Amino acid sequence: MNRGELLKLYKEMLVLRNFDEMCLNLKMEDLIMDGFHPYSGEEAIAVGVSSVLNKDDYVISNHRPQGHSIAKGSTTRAVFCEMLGRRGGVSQGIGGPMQWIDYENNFYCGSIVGSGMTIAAGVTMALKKEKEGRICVCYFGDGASNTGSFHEAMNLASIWKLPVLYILENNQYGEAMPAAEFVSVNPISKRGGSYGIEGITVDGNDVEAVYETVNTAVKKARTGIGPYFIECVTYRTRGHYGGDPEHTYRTREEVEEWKKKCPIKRVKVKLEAMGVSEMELDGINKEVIAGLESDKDWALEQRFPTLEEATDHVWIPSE
Ligand SMILES: Cc1ncc(C[n+]2csc(CCOP(=O)(O)OP(=O)(O)O)c2C)c(N)n1
Ligand SMILES: [Mg+2]
Repeated sequence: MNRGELLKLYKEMLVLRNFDEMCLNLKMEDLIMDGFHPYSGEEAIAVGVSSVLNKDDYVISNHRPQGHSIAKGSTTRAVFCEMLGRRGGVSQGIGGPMQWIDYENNFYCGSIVGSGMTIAAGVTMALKKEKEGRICVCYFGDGASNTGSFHEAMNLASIWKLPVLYILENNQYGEAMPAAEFVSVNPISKRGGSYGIEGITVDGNDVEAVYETVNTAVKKARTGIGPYFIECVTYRTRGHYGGDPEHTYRTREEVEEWKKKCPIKRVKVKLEAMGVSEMELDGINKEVIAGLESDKDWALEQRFPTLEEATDHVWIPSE
């Protein structure tokens, strides 16, 4: 990638990292009232994947959706509001931190682990009939790769040649359990072969590698060659949820080792080698933080939905 392209991805990853850190603080202040799952450390995946997608492509995400949603085009203002349960949120504050829909950006997420994979199969059945070359990305975790819907969806995607990219974020843990103890194969992408799907494992902390791999797969998927199963190897450098004690299942040393492989630092080093000054890079970070602070302050001023509005989108059959 050239300097301009890399700078763009660098800035996008900084938005996700700073957004996440601010949300973690909001969670600790009890201003986020449902579970918040940090995305820190995994930014190269959402940014690398989304840089290949079009606005009208679909994304189905999980309980760790903020990075996926912002990278797909959701505004940080609207995602802050949703996190805080305020009007002005992507789902008007009635979705909360793990389950929202951003219609404008064809983005959906939900907290039931594994549920997105069969939904993505359904979405891509429709996209295939439409014949316009649109595709769907479905993000899920190493833990979700053990659910029944993973196997069901992979089989359906394969027999119907669906234009779907299953993106596994292997962040080494399902809650407090190491993936090495609960997944039968390594790399997990091997599972694709059982369903006749090409499985690829890529360094998920290398934004350029993610971009290259996904770009090739997306081009093929748009022409009806697919589906794909791409495993991105990464690590969540924060706890499973905001407030997770962490020390009960992993050591500080392990976290520090992975922090050395930080996807943002990696790009920073590369940009410096290309001649971008430390001052310019710090300036980008400051600009990102200032923008996010202002969005956060705006979100905190928005009102909560009323009790009546909370059921606006609940379908209740009449007698
Ligand atoms: C069906 C279901 N079972 C259990 C849970 C509780 N739960 C929330 S996140 C999670 C771990 C998921 O691990 P993984 O798929 O690896 O994603 P990660 O959290 O690591 O991103 C579990 C078990 C849930 N939300 N849904
Ligand atoms: Mg995991």
